[in-house]
Amino acid sequence: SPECSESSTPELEKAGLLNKTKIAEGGRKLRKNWNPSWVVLVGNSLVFFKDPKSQSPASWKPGNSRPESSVDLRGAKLHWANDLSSKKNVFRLRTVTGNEFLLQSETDSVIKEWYGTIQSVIHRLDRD
Ligand code: I3P
Repeated sequence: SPECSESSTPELEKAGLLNKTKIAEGGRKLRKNWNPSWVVLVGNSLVFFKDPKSQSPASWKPGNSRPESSVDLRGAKLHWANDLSSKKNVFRLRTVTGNEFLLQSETDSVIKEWYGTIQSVIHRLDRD
């Protein structure tokens, strides 16, 4: 219910593997460095973890799953951005602080679902 939303545990919306590169930090352009990332959409945040598959089995323990970084979706902008990459199925996420990420999947349905889910969270936060 609306009156409980402040104090309740943030809702896990979605999780999965995407290709990710950060292209700007505080509005300053960065060199692309694409890597697989385990992406979790929880509450108002998109949280990035290192791809467990890219790590040795020994390094992948529950206690080791500290996020690499996290993005506040409030005020963020989402756009399809196939003009920003030679890869297909790319969108760009820009935060209010001027951090920009490209996210990509080889699978059309996967990237469409992520786009729709992130956009709905951004729109919900716009209305708050
Ligand atoms: C970049 C690398 C990226 C590519 C980028 C290249 O080269 O090949 O994968 O982005 O293209 O500059 P480098 O490894 O030497 O930094 P895409 O895969 O998204 O096309 P760009 O400069 O046109 O963005």
